[in-house]
Formats: sequence, structure tokens, C-alpha cells
Amino acid sequence: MKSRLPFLCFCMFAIGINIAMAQSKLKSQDPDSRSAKSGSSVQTGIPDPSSRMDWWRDARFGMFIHWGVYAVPAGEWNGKKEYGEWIRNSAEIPLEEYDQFRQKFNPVKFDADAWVKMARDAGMKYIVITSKHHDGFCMFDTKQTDFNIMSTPFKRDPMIELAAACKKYGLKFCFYHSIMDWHHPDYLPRRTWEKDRTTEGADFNRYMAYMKAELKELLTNYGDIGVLWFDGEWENTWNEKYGKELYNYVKSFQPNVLVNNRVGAGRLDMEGLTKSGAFGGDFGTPEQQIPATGLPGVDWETCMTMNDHWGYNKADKNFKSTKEIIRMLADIASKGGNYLLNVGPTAEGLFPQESIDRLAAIGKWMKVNGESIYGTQASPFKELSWGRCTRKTAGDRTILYLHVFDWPSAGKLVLSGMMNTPEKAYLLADLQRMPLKTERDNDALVISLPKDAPDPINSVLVLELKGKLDLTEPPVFTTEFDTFVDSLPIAITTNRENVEVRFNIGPTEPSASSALYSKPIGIKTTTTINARCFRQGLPVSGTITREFRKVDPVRAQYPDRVMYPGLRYSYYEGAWDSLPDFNKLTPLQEGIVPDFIVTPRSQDERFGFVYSGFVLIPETSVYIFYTGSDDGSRLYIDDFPVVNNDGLHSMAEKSGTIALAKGYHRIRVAYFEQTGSDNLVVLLKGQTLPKQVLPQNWLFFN
Ligand code: H79
Repeated sequence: MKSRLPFLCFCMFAIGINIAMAQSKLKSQDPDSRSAKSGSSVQTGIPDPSSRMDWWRDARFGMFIHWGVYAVPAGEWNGKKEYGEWIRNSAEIPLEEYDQFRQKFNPVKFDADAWVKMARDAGMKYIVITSKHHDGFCMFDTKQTDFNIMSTPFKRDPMIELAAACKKYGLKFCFYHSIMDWHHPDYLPRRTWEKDRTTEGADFNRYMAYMKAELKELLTNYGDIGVLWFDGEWENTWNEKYGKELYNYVKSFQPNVLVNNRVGAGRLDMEGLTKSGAFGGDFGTPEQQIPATGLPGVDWETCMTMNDHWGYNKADKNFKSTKEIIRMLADIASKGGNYLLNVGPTAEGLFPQESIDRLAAIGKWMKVNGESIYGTQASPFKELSWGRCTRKTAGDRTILYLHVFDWPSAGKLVLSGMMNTPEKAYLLADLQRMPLKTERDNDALVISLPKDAPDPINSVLVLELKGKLDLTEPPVFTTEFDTFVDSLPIAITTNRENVEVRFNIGPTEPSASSALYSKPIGIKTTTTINARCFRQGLPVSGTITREFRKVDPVRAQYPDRVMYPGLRYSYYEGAWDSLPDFNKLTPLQEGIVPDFIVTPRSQDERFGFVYSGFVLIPETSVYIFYTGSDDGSRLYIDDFPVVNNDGLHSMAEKSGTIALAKGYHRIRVAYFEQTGSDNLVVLLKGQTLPKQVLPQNWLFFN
């Protein structure tokens, strides 16, 4: 459906990270997939994407501020008290009536210095504030519309004051700017309930020009901007083309400004990540949720309310506790993400007292423990029963920060799954850094702790390690094949140092006396293999086990008719969300094609193809077939369903396995495209055949 910018691929992989170690500032590479720093971008004139994002990755914690004229009703309309910044839409307030809030918006108690200081003291490194929310009201001095802060009794531009305060306190100043706009006459669509707002003469391209003019002001009048945080991109008028245009436009004023993924049109719901293949800006934006696991190679930021509303709601007292917030911050950092925590100030210009209290308490914790959050990377461990882990790695040195939520009553903390013995272990809250006793219990490190936790919410323990992180990961089978026809070489690898891999043929776990792995194991019958890492006669990993099955290949077909190069195709039209039963439809066109091309058709969207013929398999083997398609596809060999890649999606690859004897086999591929871009590619891989596009000269019809 969507195409990918080559530039973005570069962002994803050419990312180096600058890590501040406990005492010294060292440069290094992250052991995760965010590594391999590229120096080449310097010559191209494009700012190095890694250094561009360094501050953001180091920051880990920022403040979101939702402030606008919706703070005047403070969440209440016609007796209902459930509203927030969406009040105009949810309570269906007509434009003229909503406009009245303007006259009542006079935040005389607004003190930019105090706001930014509260964020700074909470340990936050950036502020993202609503320059415009969905209601279209501009909280800055814009020349593009009167519907802005200068036409309120306040008559001051709070953004000028906030920009100055951010500069003073060393925070990055950032804007949230809504794409959706319920006020501008050129924005489309209208709300479904807005029966009397005509769309006549509305021109979305003119709206785009309006938004660009606002963004130009935001990027030229307020100094350096850290992030442009777009939102409200999901309506049908927005698309990837506009998104890329806006992305490039904002970077033309400030090349270093970061842009969130909602500038594009490929966000996957509130999980906030971008569909594969779609344009995703600089980082993903999970909203009100934390991903279940880390997302290697993806930058992301969870935004979250402190209570249940973004904009000020006077009745909403359902605030998260300081404990919840601090633990969420550690949880997010342990998964490699940022936390953007929201405050909804009042129409007087004050933070709610509950927010002030929580910010102060978080700040107290951050003052002691900030080092375990800033500039850290995701935990190397999958799950820790007592808390979370963050880390910093530089060269051969690693610091692990163990965030202990549940302080062990027996005074011993067990860290399973790592063989390194730390050079130092101490509590971050302990200024003396009194060494803690550590001992080894097989694959676990047992750390002796004082009886009482230094912090009832999250006490951080520091482990300083030298040498490569040695996690007790089992070895891996490198072959993709679980089945074979005649024989299969089984290769096993590990990237751990100073370990030997021992294996057993059969169901039993390997012991120190099992066979030592040195070269691929050749098998000729159905075989189960178990393998495990050992060091000095002791197991230092779990065991992997896999069964490799000998299978009979599907016999080749020998049609008695002559074979001709190419495939038969049938072409259909229709608006499908998944593959239809083409057998029940009448093709609009039929003919011969050299391979799986999707060009002989009369329209760009809403069409389908079925290709059928024979594939000449050169040698008996197990084969993996793949289809890459946008949208759905299915592949059948000799009527066996081999690949199911059905459904609406951008370019996606799926595979399936089948054992085939040498010779001709029937092949059929069904494909459909709904809207957006179209693509179909069929590939295969054999036991000795590298993965490749199914060659044209293997395809026949009769
Ligand atoms: O500014 C705050 C909210 O006002 C705004 N985003 C945060 C940062 C927000 N707008 N809408 N929502 C939150 C919830 C809306 C969700 C939905 Fe959809 C919009 C459901 C269907 C359309 C986005 C697109 C989520 C799923 C598809």
C-alpha cells in the first residue's frame, strides 16, 4: 500500500549512540541493532541521523502540556463533567459558541519560568506543548488566523516566554501541532454532527498551505525546536504524500528538528507504531500504553496522561500515584523508550496541584537515580521478577542498573541469566558506594542487600562489568529447514565467548560428556537434536531442541502436453479486503504473461490476478516459497496451500515449505490489490539453492 523512503532505512540502521558512563564520557556502539555508526552522511550534507537524535535518546523523560481554550470549560458542558481537549467535538459545541471561550481565557497566573522549572526539577529534559490542538485554536501569535491567543484578554504569546525559560533551564522546547482542525474552513472532513457547516469551497490544499505557514512561524520565531509532534492524522484526507511533504518542509527550516510518526498516515492505532513499509517519521508514539517488550532498532516514546484527561478537567482526580509513574518510567527505559508525561494546566495558567506534587516527588527520585534513566539502553534480560534493568555499554564495559521494585525480604537479590561477575556492585542511593557482596549460584548472581530498601518505590542497584556481557543464551540452529528429503547438514552456532557447544542426538539433554560440536551434523533420518553451551565442564545455558523430519517429496506431474514458457493469467476487478474465491467470479481478461507481473490490467486499484501453470523444479529438495505482496496473495503448489499472505497490508512477505521431486509441478498464485501501491513477487529457496526470485525460465503453461 505504501512505499518506503530509502532515507528512512538509513535512519533505522545507521544509528550510533553516545553513552555517558558513570564517571567518564565514553563513545561506543550499542550492542543492539541500533549500532554500526556510519560516517558517510557528513559528505552528503544531510545531518548525521544519529547525532540528530542523540539528545532525544539520552533524555528519556519529557513533559507533554495540553493547554488551550478548552481549559475554560475545564471538562464540563451541560452538566456532564467528562470532557477534555475534545470537548468541542464530544459535546457537539457549535463553532460560534466554542468561540466564546476565547473571551474567558486569561491565564494571568501563567509563569513560564515556574512551569519549566517544575519540569526541570522533575528530571524532564524536554517540553512538548500544544501550539494547536484539534479545536484549531492557536496558542501562539500567528498571522495566519485570528483564532489565536492574541485575541484573548491575555494578549501575550506564552510560547515566547516558554522558549526563553527552556533556554534558561536547558530543556528542549517542542511543539505539538494538530493536523486535524475543527475550525479552519478548508479542513476536511467536517464533524458528522456539524450539519450547518458547509464544505462548499473548502480546499484541503489551501489548508495544507495554511498549516505550513503556521509551522514556518513556529520554526522561525521561537529559536531551536526539538520536536514537531503531529497528531490528528487519521482522517481520510491525510495521506503519506502530504506527510512526507510536511516532514521535508519542517526540516527545511530546522534540519535537526525531530518529527514523530504521526506526520505520516501509517500509524497502527494507539499502539502508536508505524505499519511496516509506511513512512514513520523519526519515532513511534504509543499513546496511553507501554509496549510489552523492547523494540530493537525502533525509536519510540510513550505519551501518557497523569489522570484520565489530556486537557484540564476539574473533576478528574484519578491521578496515577508517584509510585506508578516512577515505575512506568523505569519500565519504559528498560524497553528502550522515552516517557512523555502530560500536564493539563488550568485556564488561569496553573498546573493542577496533584501534578505539581507528583512532579516534585518524581524529581526527588530522579535526583538520586537519574543516572539509571538518562542515556540508557534497553535491558538485556527478558523478564525480571523483582523489577527492571537498564544499561549503558561502552567498549568492553557495561553498567547494569537494576531497578528493584520488590525488595527481597531475605536480603538476597537473584539475577538469573548472566555469567559475568561484576567488578563493582553498589546502591545508587549510597554516596559512599559501599560494595555489596555478590556470589554465584550456577547461572545466577546473588547480591546481598541491606535489610531495608533505600527507596520504597524503586531502589537502583549498580553493577559495573568488564568484558562482553555473557548472558546464558542457548546456542541456535542456523538452518531454516525442519524437514528434508535425503539428508540435511545441521549447523549450530553461538556468539558467546569461551563456551563449547555439546549436543545429543535423541531426546536427552546434553551433559558435559556429550559430543562436542565442531562441524555441521549430517542426518539422513528423522532426528531430534539437543544442544547446550558448556564452560569448564559446567552447563552455562539452557538447552535447545529441535526435530528434523525426513519427508516424502510430492511426485512431479508429467502432463503429456507440450510445455510453453510463461504462465496463464486471469484478471478480475472488485473491491476486496481479502482474496475472494476467484473461481466464482468471471475474469475480465485472460492471457499469457512471462511471470507474475501485475501490469496487464485496466485500472490501478481494486483488481485481482490468478496466475497458473507449471514450475520446473531442478532437483528434489525441500523448498521454501515466499510471496511478497501489497495487498494479499496465496500460493499453491499441486493444489497444496503453501503460502498464505492474504489480507490488506503494505508490502509484506510470508513463506511456506513443501518437499518437491525434480520435474514439473502445478503452481497457482492468487493476488489482489485494493488501494495504494501494488506489488507481487514470488521467491523460493532450496536446501542448496539460495533465496531468489522464482526464475522466469522455470515457469510454463500448456
Ligand atoms: O492530544 C491527545 C489526544 O487529544 C489525542 N492524542 C493525544 C496525544 C487523541 N486524539 N484522539 N485520541 C487521542 C483517541 C482517538 C483514537 C481514534 Fe483512531 C481515532 C480511534 C479512531 C480514530 C487513531 C486512529 C487511533 C486509531 C485510529
